[in-house]
Amino acid sequence: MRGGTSRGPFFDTADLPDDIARRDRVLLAVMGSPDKRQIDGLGGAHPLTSKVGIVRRGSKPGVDLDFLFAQLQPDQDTVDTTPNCGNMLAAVVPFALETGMVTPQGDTSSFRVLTLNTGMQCDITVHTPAGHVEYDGDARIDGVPGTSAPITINFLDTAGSVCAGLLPTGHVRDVIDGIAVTCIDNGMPLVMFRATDVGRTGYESVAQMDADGELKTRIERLRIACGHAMGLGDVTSKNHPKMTLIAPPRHGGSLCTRSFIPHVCHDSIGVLAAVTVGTACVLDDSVCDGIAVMPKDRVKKISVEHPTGEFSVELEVDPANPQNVTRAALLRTARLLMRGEVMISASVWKGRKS
Ligand code: NQM
Repeated sequence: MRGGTSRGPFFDTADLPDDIARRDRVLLAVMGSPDKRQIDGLGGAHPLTSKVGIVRRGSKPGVDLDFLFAQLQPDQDTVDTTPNCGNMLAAVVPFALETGMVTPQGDTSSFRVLTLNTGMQCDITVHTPAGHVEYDGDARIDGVPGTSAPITINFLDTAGSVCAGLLPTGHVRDVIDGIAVTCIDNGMPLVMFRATDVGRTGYESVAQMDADGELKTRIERLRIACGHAMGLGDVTSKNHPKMTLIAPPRHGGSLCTRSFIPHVCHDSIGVLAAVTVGTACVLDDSVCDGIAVMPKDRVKKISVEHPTGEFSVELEVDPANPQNVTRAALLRTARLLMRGEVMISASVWKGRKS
């Protein structure tokens, strides 16, 4: 499935080994990791195409579907199920409808999805005219060519997804390793800082960012220091926190971003990363102060500029406490790319539960 600006195979939980170590070996074999080109598997030689979705019927009252996201890397043998992925999340309901885990409700179908990675819940609505998932439509998201049917995601509770709370250091702004940062987690742990504070404009291309070894070394040092300050321990081999450079908007949006996820620059921005960036823009005295151009409305449409366009997030704030974001909604698209069996070496697993 393509989910938003990510891509990867989706599995019914029942089709994978129950034992986690064996499941992870299977997923590594499926994707062809570790290998920079993932030549012996389905991975697309980039973190955004080294993702796996695992779905089953909901196991808790009120929840329709359980989703476990797994982040693999092309050149590492890791299977990380700690963070969320709001892009792969967009493909969960289409996958569940395609495989008969849930049935269409009418012209549109809405289901409550629990992301097992962090316990986050959301309501996802997809178009299902004539009892089938509709993939064609006129919704456009930057980072994906063409248009598709819209998928709306309404997040119900995102604060402190991996960290202990929205502001895991206890402050909206810290100075860590000599740089002013906002460490924040409203769905994705992020360290945000001004691009000019690391001697860059924040408007560099993805290729320029990825080729900038000096910047990457500087950012990684900062990331490791921030990981400790955020209560995440030693994050050297973890995929979070992600590192977000910010700059004033250039195309009429709210602010401009470049995201390291965490070692390569994202072509656009992650879904929950965009929600988290938007949330930082709402907070007084975050590093976005004086940079972000913010709407005054209670329901704030925040346009996060990124290397291939922009990502709009709708945030609702508590009227009694405008620093408190109570709801986040956004638009994604997804598409079924193929269905079938993926072959792995029998020495890894023979494909049978018993
Ligand atoms: O932030 C990339 C992506 C993501 C994660 C990453 C994501 C999110 O664009 O919710 O979707 O940050 O590694 O798929």
